[in-house]
Amino acid sequence: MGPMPRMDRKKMGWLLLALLLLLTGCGKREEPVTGGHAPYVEDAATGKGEYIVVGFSQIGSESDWRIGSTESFRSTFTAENGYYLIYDDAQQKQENQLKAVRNFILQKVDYIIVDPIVETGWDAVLKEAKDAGIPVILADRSVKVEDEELYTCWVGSSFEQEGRSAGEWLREYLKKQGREDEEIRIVTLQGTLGSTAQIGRTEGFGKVLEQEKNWVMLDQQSGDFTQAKGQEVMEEFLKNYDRIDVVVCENDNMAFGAIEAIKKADKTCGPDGEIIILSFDAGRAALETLLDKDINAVFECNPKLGPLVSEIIRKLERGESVEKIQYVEEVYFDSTMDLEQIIEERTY
Ligand code: GYE
Repeated sequence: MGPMPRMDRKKMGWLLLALLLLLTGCGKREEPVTGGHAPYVEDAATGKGEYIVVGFSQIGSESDWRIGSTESFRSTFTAENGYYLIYDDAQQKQENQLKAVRNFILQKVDYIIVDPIVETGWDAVLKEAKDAGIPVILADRSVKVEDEELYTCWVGSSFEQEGRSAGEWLREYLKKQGREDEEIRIVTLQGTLGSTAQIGRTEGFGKVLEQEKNWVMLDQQSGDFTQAKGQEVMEEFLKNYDRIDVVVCENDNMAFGAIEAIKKADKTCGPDGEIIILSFDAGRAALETLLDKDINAVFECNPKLGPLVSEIIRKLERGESVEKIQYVEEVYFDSTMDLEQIIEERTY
C-alpha cells in the first residue's frame, strides 16, 4: 500500500482529534474558534500540524473587563491566524480551571494559556504540564508557586501600580479641594480575594494610605468583581457607617453596583456629589459614567492581551527566548479630561 493521500490523512487526523476530545470530555465545551470549518490537525496524537493548538483557561464572565479579554483571545487565536483554540470558561471556580488544564494536557495541546483566578494552588497541575513538555503562559493574573520554572512567562498589568496611582490621584484631588487636613473616611470594595488584581490594587492603594495619617480605612470587603455583590457590600457599608467620603472599587462593575447602592440610599457621588468614587479597568461603560459625573477617576487595566500572548507563542515557535514578566502600559482618566474621543475608540 502506498502513502496515504494528503486529504485522507487530513480527514483521519480530524476524526482522531474529534474522538480524543469526546473521550476527554471536552466535546461538551464550547466550540473552538475555527473560522467555520474543521481544522486540519496533521497528527492528533501530538496535536501538531497546520495549526498551533492552544488551550485557554478563562476565569469566567464576571465583568466587562473579562468579556473584553475573552473577545481579545477569541479574535486572536483563530484558524485564519494559524491557531486551533480550545476555550474553557471556568465559571469563576478554580477547580474548573484545574480540570481544564488537565484536559489540555491530555489533549496534548501545543500551548496552555491560563488566567488564574487566585494565586495559590497551582503547583501540582503546572508540574504536570511541565512534565508533559507543554509551555504554560500566564495572562492577566499570576500564580504563587515554589518553582518559577513551572510556567514559561506572564503578561499583564502592574496592579500594584494601578492601586498606587489611585491613591496618589486621591491625594492630589483632596489637596486641590483644600481637604488635605480633613479626616477622610474610606471603604474598599475588593475583588476576588487572593487574585493578583485584588492583592496588587489593595497593596498599592495601601502604600499611599499608610503615608496619609488622616485617611481612615473604615472597611474592606470583597464584592468578587461583580456588580451584584458590589452593590450588596456597598449597601452594608452605607448601613454601618454614617459618613463615607471615598469608595475604592477594585473594578468598574463593582463601582456600578456601589453607585446604585448610593443612589438608593439617597446619597450622591462623583465630582459634584458627597462620595468620591475611584474605579479600575476603565471600560467604555465606566468612562461614560465618568462623563455622567458619577465616578471621579478610573485607572486603566488593559484586557487586550490576546495579541501579546500570540507574539510570545510565535517567538517560542521560532525557538527564541521570551521575557519572564511583561507589563502592559496603562493610563488613568478623570472627569477633567476630554473623554468623547476615548469613549468612541474604546472596544471593551
Ligand atoms: O479588573 C476585573 C476582572 O483580573 C484584571 O478581573 C482582571 C480583573 C478586572 O473581573 O474587572
